[in-house]
Amino acid sequence: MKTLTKLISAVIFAAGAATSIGALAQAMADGEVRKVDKDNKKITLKHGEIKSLDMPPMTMVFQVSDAALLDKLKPGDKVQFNVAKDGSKLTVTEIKPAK
Ligand SMILES: [Cu+2]
Repeated sequence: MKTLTKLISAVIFAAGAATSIGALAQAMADGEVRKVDKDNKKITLKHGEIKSLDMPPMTMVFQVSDAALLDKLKPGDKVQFNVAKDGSKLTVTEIKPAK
């Protein structure tokens, strides 16, 4: 019985991990840097559709979780980014050059 319980929790854990990896990959949105404002930890991005946020393509300002994320970015850069939604606040938690 104990082994079965262990096996079941291992399967549930694996399924959960796979699901969250899938969700993360899907949340990554494409964009292009328009403006970098390191002092205020903000970035203006022209982004494509963000399905996870139900948002159509547009140009908008995002808060970033860490000013260091902006270190290597400049206007015109093509990027991929992740957005976390906290109430009505949108924060870029990850941003990297698009491949
Ligand atoms: Cu938007």
